[in-house]
Amino acid sequence: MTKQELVKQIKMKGTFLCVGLDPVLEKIPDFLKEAVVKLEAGKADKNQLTAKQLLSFNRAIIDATAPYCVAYKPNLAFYEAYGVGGTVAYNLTVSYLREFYPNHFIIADAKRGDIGNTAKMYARAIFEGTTSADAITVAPYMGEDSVTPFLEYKDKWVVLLALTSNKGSHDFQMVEDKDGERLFERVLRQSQQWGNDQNMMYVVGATQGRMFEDIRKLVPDHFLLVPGVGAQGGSLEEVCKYGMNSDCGLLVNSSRGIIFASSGEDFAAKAAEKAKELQQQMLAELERL
Ligand code: OMP
Repeated sequence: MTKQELVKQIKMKGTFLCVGLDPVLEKIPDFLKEAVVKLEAGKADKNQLTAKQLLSFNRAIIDATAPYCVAYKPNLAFYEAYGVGGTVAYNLTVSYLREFYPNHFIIADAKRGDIGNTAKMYARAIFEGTTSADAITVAPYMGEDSVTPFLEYKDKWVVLLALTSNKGSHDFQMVEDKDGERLFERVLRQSQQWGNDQNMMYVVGATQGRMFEDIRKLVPDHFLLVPGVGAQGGSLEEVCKYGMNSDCGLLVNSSRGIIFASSGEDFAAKAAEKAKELQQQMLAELERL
């Protein structure tokens, strides 16, 4: 998907919400898991059951939240943790999105970063074939040749970690060099030689508040992927105040706050409610543009 297409979706739907698809088997409502077991009636092995349980949860969440978001972000950890069944669930989730929600932007949250030769294989895994995502999260630590293989794909995106949402973001990302430049600023500045605002976004945590002002000085036009509202306590209002640009320029992610809003039979309806709440706040912010 191109930047223009993404901006069009945001303006048309009045939302820049990204729903994080981070399923955890133990948190999936029992009735849903049991329904899958019953349906399979002993035909499926453990991996197939896991895949079907994760997929049926994701499908229900996607169907309920699609009107209120423009993007989905499955984090691969939540699939890889379940072995073969989890990997199948990831692939089937992306296929489901591609078939039924082709206008939604898909971010494979894989946080890759390795030598060029290996990065090429990571890129192939995420961007080629029937389950190809639009974007992948990448750590910048190994430098240019670990990032550029992902940029060789047309209309695909690298989402580079800049200033993350967690406490540990201060350990390295905030460290200053002798000229007073912080590491995340160096990442923002230098990586602009590798890609541009049409194929590169940056992760900035919603918990970083006014730091968005400093970030916008370096990357006024790039999209920012902003996780950390909801469960991590980041403020959507602050993110918009300091981080929005004339295209919107934000994809704000919430995972647990939406997908686990309820553990009962109403889990999908509650997820839709939470997504709609965020969408309404986002609409108000977009109207101020
Ligand atoms: P919730 O805290 O449940 O909304 O989930 C946040 C999601 O965003 C998880 O998939 C995290 O791995 C991811 N994330 C962060 O929480 N902080 C970051 O700085 C970066 C990411 C990310 O790259 O998406």
